[in-house]
Amino acid sequence: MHSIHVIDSHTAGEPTRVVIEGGPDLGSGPLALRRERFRTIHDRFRSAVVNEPRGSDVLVGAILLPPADPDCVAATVFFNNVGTLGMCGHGTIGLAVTLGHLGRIRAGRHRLETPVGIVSFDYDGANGVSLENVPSFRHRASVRVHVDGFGTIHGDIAWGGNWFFLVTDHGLKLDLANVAALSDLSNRIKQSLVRDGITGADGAEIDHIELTGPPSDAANQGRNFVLCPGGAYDRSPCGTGTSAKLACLYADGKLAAGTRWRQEGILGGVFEGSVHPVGADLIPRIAGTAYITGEATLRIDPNDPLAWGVRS
Ligand code: PYC
Repeated sequence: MHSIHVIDSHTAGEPTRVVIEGGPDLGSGPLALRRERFRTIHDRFRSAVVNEPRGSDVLVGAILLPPADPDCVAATVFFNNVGTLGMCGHGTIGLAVTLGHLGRIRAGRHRLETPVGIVSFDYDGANGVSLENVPSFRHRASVRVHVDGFGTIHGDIAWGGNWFFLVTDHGLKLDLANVAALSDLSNRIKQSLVRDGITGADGAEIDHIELTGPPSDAANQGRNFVLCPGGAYDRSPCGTGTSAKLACLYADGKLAAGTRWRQEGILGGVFEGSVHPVGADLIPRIAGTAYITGEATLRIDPNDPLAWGVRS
C-alpha cells in the first residue's frame, strides 16, 4: 500500500492539489530534466493523483520538490489530467498558501523553481499572493484561422509560461451559462491550429485557448474563458493566460507598464495584473487569493484495478 500526502486548495475556484510526501524520486539536476523524468517514467503517479476516482479533469497537481537553486523555497512540476504544464499561475498562488498553511514560509518574498524558469512571489501571511511570472511575450499578432462549423477568427499567439491562442472576435458571451458553446468553439480552434500547423516558437504546441472580452463588472478591465490541455476550462482567470493577455495588450500599446489590469475569469473571480519591463524582458505581476479546502492521504492499493486513476 502506497500513501501520498496532499493538500488541496482553490484559487478563484480553480483547484490545486499539492503533493507534500509520497511522490516519486525524480533525482537531482535541472527541473526541466526532472519534469522529463516525471513525464516519461512516473506518468501513472500523475494520473493517480489528479484523475478519477481521486480527482477530476479540473484538478491541477503540483509535486513539491527540493530546489536546485538554494535561493528558492521549493521547486515544483505542475500537472493535470493529461500531462505536465510549464507554469501555472493559479497553482503558484495555491502552492504559496499551502506552504504558508504548513508553516514552511512566512509573509514576505519567496522564489519558486518551475520547469520554465524561476518565479518569485509575495505572500501576505494568509490567503493573498502576488507573483512575478516568467518573462512573457506576444509571438504573433492577429493570426487568421478558419474554424470548421464557425467561420474565420483571428488570434494572437503569446507565451505566459504556457502557449496561448487569444481570440477576441469569437462573438460569444463569456458567461458560465455558455460554457458548452465556449468549450466547443475553443476545441474547434485548437483542432484548426493543429490542422494548419500553427504553433508557438520553435514549433511548440499551443495547448491553451483563451477567449477574451469585456468585463461583467465595471471595476474590472477584461474577462476570459480559458480551455486547458485535457479539455477542462479554467475556473480562475488563469495566471499564465492573464500574463499572455497582458503581454498582448502591452505589445498593442493598450496597457502601459505598471498600470493595473483586473482580469475576470468565467466564474467572476479576479486576478489583478500589471506588466513591468526589465531589460529586454516583460515581467507580468499577477495577484490573487487561495483557500485551503482539504488535507488528505491518498492510498494506492495494488489490488485496486483503478489504483493509478482513469486515464483519458
Ligand atoms: O493559472 O496559469 C494558470 C493555469 C494554467 C492551467 C490552469 N491554470
